[in-house]
Amino acid sequence: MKGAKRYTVTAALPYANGPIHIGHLAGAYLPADIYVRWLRANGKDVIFICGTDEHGVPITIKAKNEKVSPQEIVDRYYQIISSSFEKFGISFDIFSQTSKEIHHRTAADFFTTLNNKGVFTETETEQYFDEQENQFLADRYIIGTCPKCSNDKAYGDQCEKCGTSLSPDELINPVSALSGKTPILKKTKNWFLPLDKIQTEFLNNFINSKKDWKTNVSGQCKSWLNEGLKPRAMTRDLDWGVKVPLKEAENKVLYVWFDAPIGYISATKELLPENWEKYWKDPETSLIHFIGKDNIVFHCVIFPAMLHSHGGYILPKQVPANEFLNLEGEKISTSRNHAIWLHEYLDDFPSKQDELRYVLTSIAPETKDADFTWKDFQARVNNELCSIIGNFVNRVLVLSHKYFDGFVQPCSFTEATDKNIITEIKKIQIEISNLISEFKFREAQAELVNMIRLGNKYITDSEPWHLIKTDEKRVGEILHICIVLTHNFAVSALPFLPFTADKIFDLLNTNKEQTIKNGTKLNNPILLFEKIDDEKIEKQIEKIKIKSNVKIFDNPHIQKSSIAEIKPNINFDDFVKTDMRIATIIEAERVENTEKLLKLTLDTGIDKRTVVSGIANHFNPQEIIGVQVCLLANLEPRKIKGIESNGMILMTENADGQLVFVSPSVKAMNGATIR
Ligand code: B3M
Ligand code: ZN
Repeated sequence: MKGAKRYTVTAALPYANGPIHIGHLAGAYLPADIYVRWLRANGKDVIFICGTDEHGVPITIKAKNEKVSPQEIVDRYYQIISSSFEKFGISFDIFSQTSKEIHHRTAADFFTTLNNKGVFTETETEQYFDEQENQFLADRYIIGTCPKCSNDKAYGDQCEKCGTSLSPDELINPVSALSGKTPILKKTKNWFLPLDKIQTEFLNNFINSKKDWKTNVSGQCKSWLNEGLKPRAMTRDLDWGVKVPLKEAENKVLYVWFDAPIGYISATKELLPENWEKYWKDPETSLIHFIGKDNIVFHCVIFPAMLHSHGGYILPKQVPANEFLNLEGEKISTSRNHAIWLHEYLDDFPSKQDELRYVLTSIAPETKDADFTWKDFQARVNNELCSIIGNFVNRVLVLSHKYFDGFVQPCSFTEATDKNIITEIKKIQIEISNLISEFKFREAQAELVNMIRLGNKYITDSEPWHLIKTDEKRVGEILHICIVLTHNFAVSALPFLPFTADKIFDLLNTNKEQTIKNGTKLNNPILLFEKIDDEKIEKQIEKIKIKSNVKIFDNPHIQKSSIAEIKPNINFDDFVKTDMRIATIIEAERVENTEKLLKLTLDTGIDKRTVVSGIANHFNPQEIIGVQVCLLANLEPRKIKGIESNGMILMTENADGQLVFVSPSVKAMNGATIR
């Protein structure tokens, strides 16, 4: 394999405000890991850099909601995220944090260099300011009425109800989410990166020269450039982040997308304090960023603009960004909890990391969005991993033990079929390498399975189970070839299925460097993969439905609601008068001319009844169909806006102050009483 002298490979720094789901893994971390493991296997000088992105407004909002410091939030998620990556074998050389001192220093120095070179333009703009809290408001901290859909709880950057992206000045009747007061507009100065200027002098040429970038990547870049870039503020009036290293900019921090990519550099410094520069400054180093498609502009346009303006740094050579992974036909959504979280997967499928790695690579969203479904997961594990790969390896070991007590027999490699299969194996290995070098991981992995198919055909054609009666020596040769194939498979599988490859090396009593030797004693066969039964899959599908049926809009009152005092005691007779039951929402629609009301039809197991509920601001009617709720069934009927409401649905709030249903933890029977 030729290629660069040295590689710096990065994977997007995940925000430290939530755990990691399969979409993240498939989008950036798994392809990056495959690529790096492959480079290492080829003896390349490579570093694999990642860490958590710990700045930005959503983290401060989460901290406020939970009444803890932002540092506490990011430290908590750093642990969860890094442990998930470790368990899935993502082999970073370092997984750092952008709240570390070394990063703050590196990012601030980077800013200073640009500032000293006169790169920034300093511009005054008017921003919303909360006089009571004495602070400027980030877009997320401003709430008002959406000009498009009249939702009165739209944020200054986006209306979550209709999905429109907004700027704060578009909101009608903006209020501060901190104090509830109307903010004033106040002048403030910020430091802008003049992307318009940098576009003409550098970015147009840079992007145009990238002929080998994936079309989804260069397409997006070109459409940004065609629209014409605008200057973008690299400083913000916030208090969580890297402080702007200027006297006149107290109370300002660097824009999170300015400091985050510098995080790759800081983490390299942390990893290699003496040697980091050659990974960032030597033109013989290839810099490669693995990211999801929502990060393309930052890695292909803004970060290169920063690096170029700074000078002395290499620029990204490749940015093999992936498209998105959907789940069961719908967008993965963390706020709706429509996701498979890595830590939850491992609870339900302990030690089945390679199964998920395999399936996610098989369906990798390399050129377009892809869909993960549990049925497909089951089919691929059962029909490919078990029936093809696991089965072949098992057969080879079982036969070797049965006929030769597990000892590898000599082989002369002179038979035409043997020569052929060895040639084919070599060809497939070269093909796998070529595909990986072009970032076509899903095709590369498919070749891996073809290698085993080759073995299956070879063993079926040569029928050692018949031959053993007449030609034991030849059977020894055939099995020798099969063991060589198994070993080669493990070597090629190492980047994709590291846990399985290691198991195979153990079984063969060898390692990735050693070739198969006569007389080696193979270990006793174990099953590499187990079939996954329908029941297990149905459970997962059910879990997704229960988790994600409910669309939750963020509650605008960012402060956590206080816990109410306990009411005066009642006696048991009072309690048994209430009739609470499980019911399922089967229809839901807005009540016309009202803002808050939804008319719901519930299946109570006994009847279908109408309940009017004041939750329209919090849920989307289509998205709550199928949700099981807790119903107070014997509440005196009431007419609300002319509709008779028969009962009341019990609701509560989660820690973020979002309204949520009180639902059974697993599916229950409609009509079941709650006691
Ligand atoms: N923190 C991840 C995201 O957009 C973002 C990546 C930063 S990479 C320098 O989900
Ligand atoms: Zn809207």
